[in-house]
Amino acid sequence: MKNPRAALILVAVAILAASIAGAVFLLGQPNNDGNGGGSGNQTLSVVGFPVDAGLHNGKDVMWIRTPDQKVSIRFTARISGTASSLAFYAFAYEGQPTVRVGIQGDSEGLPDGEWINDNSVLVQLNQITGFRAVDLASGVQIQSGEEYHIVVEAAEDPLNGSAGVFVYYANGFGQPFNPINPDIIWNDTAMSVLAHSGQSWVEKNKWPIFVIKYTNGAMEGQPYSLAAPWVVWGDTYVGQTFVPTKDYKITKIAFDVSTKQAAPQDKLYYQIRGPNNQILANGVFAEPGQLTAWQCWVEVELPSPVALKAGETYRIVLLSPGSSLENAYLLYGHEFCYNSSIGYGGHRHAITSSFDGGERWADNYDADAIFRLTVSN
Ligand SMILES: [Ca+2]
Repeated sequence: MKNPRAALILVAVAILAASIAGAVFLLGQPNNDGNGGGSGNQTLSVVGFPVDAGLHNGKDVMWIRTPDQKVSIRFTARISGTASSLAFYAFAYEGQPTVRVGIQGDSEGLPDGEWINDNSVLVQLNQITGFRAVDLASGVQIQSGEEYHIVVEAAEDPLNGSAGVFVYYANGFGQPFNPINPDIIWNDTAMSVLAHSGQSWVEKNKWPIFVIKYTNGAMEGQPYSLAAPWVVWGDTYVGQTFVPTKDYKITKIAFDVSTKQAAPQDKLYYQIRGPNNQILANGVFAEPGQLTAWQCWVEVELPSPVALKAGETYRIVLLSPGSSLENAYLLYGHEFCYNSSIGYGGHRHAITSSFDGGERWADNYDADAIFRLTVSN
């Protein structure tokens, strides 16, 4: 399926130096099943895809410049099976270095140094940046709930150039599919990146970019590539389609937004649309002078809570009918470059756009808007 791409602008987003703790967005951190943290009559929790990647534009590079440097992608397997291939996001900065990549077991948080079942393979990197998918030399038995490491290390001495492994800028970036509750972020407390300096492993507190593929076709991992903006103007409305896993009431909505350049002519508005495309709530999301070309979170409180039902399809969208394409608003999302069904919310949740003022909607399953909802039971 080819998604409408007219509204998508792929731009290199400027790097913001500001460091923002992801946890600051979690008002009443949901527990694993998304019921919220409290036990009172009304429990507030946050659902959505509240990554702040867009606000940092967030990638970082782990370098392998000398034969003794290594990188580890640590994760907790959620699937039991035989891993047969993997994908990692790597490139050559200089030359055409050859690295060894494969899966190792865990020893108190560190790679145990053993390629399970001699699975590792050699990969020559080049200056094309992107996912490198490789078949493992042998199948690796993976047990759900156990921690594993994808290790990348130099495979030659001297190294013919320098290699980089892309990772996210901080913890919590992107969000793999959460099979326990697709509405909320995946709580893999072990997920991280480690770098070996030549002397010892150091945990970097950054989230990895990777995919593991099993012999039965199942996959898991973080398949995101980059944050990208969608334009909002005229009859082009953009937002997120989602199917709640349980009944709840929305009290606040938030998106990561900016302006394209100069102040738009019109305000930015929101709508919440129901299963029959009926408008359940609407209002002003931001004033024209409120936003700049720098991304930021905007959050608005709804005049009254909007009740949603589990299993029904809803859309929360932004619009600005009186604004032009030249001075449009931008809404940010994350795109997948490998497998959209193992990213945030699977295909229950997707970015959505309309090009006719909300009459018809196209759900783009290869991306999710960066958004969060504060909900109560
Ligand atoms: Ca999704």
